[in-house]
Formats: sequence, structure tokens, C-alpha cells
Amino acid sequence: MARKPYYLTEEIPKTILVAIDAPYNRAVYMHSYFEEFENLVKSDGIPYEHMIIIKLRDIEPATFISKGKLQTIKNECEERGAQRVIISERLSPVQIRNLEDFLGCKVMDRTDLILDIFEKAALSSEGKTQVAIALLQHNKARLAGKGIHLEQQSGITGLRGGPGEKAKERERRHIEQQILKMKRHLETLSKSRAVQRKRRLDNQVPLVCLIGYTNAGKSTILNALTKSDVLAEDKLFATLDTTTRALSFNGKQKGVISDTVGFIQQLPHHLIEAFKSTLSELQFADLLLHVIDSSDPNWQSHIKIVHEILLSLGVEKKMLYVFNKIDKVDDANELAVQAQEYQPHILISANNKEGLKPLVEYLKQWNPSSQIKKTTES
Ligand SMILES: Nc1nc2c(ncn2[C@@H]2O[C@H](COP(=O)(O)OP(=O)(O)OP(=O)(O)O)[C@@H](O)[C@H]2O)c(=O)[nH]1
Ligand SMILES: [Mg+2]
Repeated sequence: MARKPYYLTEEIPKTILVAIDAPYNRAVYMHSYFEEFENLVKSDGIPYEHMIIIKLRDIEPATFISKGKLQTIKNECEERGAQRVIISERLSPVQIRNLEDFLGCKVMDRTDLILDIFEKAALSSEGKTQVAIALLQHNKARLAGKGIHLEQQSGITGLRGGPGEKAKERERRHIEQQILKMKRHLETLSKSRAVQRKRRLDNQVPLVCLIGYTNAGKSTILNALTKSDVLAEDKLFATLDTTTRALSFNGKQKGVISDTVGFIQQLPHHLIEAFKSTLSELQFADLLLHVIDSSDPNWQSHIKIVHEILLSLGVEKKMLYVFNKIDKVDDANELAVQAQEYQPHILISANNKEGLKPLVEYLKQWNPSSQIKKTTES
């Protein structure tokens, strides 16, 4: 069952954000984590009334949030007439259902939010198909939490194997068939990429891949290095589609360079799974440029998150740490010291020609066959 994007519904529901400082969160600077959450909501184009910040000592299995804090959220919703709550964390289908019942309004979690952004940002046929697969997988998982509603629809409650269960089973099978269809389509699409890759490998054209946390400046770097105009904006997940361009210096081609989808903490599993076919291209890279927004106070935890995602994809490659946006860093000396831990690295500012120089020089001198320290450890 296809989800209806919010912008196709007649009215945008009044929305309240709930930003949670959860015990598992490794961000050192929570204000920056909350800002990232607000940016996700803005990137999804959702206007909101208010943001509540709560700190949790434990996760409540049934509702994620403890009773007392839930009551505070409920009061806020009632006072502001909110019809929707967006939670900064990843919740289980049952937790979402329980929260909706308690709060009496629609609940969207981190996964819903990120999937929504991806759904709008996908442009290519491959990107769209990958997002569609992730959405279908997500809907399938959500069916578990929807049990009661389907039972109610059929007028019978609590009977195992009753009409509600059958409706759920029918829906599940329908979703599985659609997933299978989409996956076949994706296979056809990735074949053309395999042909291009073979041609590149046959001709021994080196591949450089830009990777990193979302909004780090990957597309800005690709544009500056190749004089392209890939969409680069202050928005999370501006890029979903892989763009590959020739990388040339002084009229001589050095190789090709690819832009990839950005990463984020708690990226929905279904998305990583669905994007595996595009991300598998990283396996064939000769060099990864790991782009870091050094002006974000949480840049160290962002590096860890990128390492973890690469590990989960089985990607272990030569990597250059590219500390970007140094023009926005308050204490450049401190950054230079902290960056020593990440080798090899360079410090750049991609938004001006002078600032980009260290990267240009590095790539000019780069010898694809030489060894650079392999690093994906945290
Ligand atoms: N101040 C400053 N801003 C920069 C620099 N590099 C990029 N930006 C800005 O950072 C924002 C994000 O840049 P993008 O290039 O879109 O980032 P990205 O890594 O491709 O992001 P996603 O595609 O969303 O993962 C844009 O508004 C850029 O103009 C820099 O060196 N300094
Ligand atoms: Mg981008």
C-alpha cells in the first residue's frame, strides 16, 4: 500500500517536535544533535509549532518514553491543538501504536521522517526504486503494529486467524510481491552501471568516491573539482543519486569522481539495505574522500558513524579525511590538533578556490597504485 506523502493531504497537521536525549546517544553536544533533528524536519518541508526536549534515563519498552514525560507531551499537544508529533528517535511499530493511542495524535518517528525526505529527493529511476523498496519494507514491518486496526476494520477483535489476521496476511503478501517486482527492476538498472564499471576497469580509469555525513559538503567539492552543477544546498540528504564526473587537471584526465548519498546516525536499516546496490560501487573505489563538516561540534561522532556504516557494507578502502568548512571553525588550531588522529588528512574550505587548494594538490600528486593506510576503524 503506497503511503500518501504529507504534501498531498489537504491540510498540514499542526506538529510538535519531541527531541530526545536517549541513553544510547553518542553525540557529545546534544544541542547540535537537536539542531540536526530540526534540520531533518525542515529538509522534509514540515512546519512545526514547538520543540520539546526531554532527557531519558531508560527506554520504556512499551512506549519508549516514560509515563510522566508522556503526560507532559500530551498536555503540550492539547494546549497547542497539535495533531502530529515527530519523535527524534527510531521507534518500534508497537511503540508508535501505543504512543498514538496515548497522545491521541499521529506519531512520526525518525525512520518515517528520513524515508519521507528520501521519497522526495530521489530523482533517478534507480534512486526512486531503491526508496520505494525501503518504503515497502518499512510498511511491511509496520503491519505488525497495525494489527488492532485491521481487526477493528473487520469488526472482530482478538481472534487469531480471524478476518483481521487474514487481511493482514493478504496485505503482507501483496507488499512482498511488490518488493520482488521492484528488486527485479533494480537489478536491470544496476546492470547498466556494471557495464560502465567494466569499461572503466578495462581502461584502468581510477575511481575516487566522495563519502561522508549528510551536509558535509560532498556535492560542493564535486562541483568545484569538476565544474559541475550537482545540487548542493544547506539541506540534509540533498543528494541521493550517484553522479560520476571526469576528474581532470591541466587538461589531463586523472580518473573519475563520484558523489554518493550522505549518511546520518540511526539511518533506517531498510534504506541501507535498499541502497546497497549503489553503495556497492564503493567497493570498486581506488580512493575514498571522507568529507567532514569540521564546523559541526559533533564531527568526531559523525566520523564514527560513517566508519560503522562502511563496515556494515563491508567497505574497507584507502581513505583520505577531508576536513571541510574550516572557514566556519571557531578554533582552527584546536581542529588542526584533533585532526592529527585521522591520517592521512587535509583541511579545506570547498566554497572558495583558495580553500580547496590542498585537495587539488593532493589529487594532482595522488598515485592510484600507491598504498595509503587502510582505515575504517573507529
Ligand atoms: N561555509 C562553508 N559552507 C560550505 C562549505 N562546503 C559546503 N558548504 C555548504 O554546506 C551545505 C551542504 O553542502 P553539500 O555540498 O550539499 O553537502 P553534501 O555533503 O553533498 O550533502 P548531502 O547531499 O545532503 O549529503 C551547502 O549549503 C554548502 O554551500 C565550506 O567549505 N564552507
Ligand atoms: Mg550532496
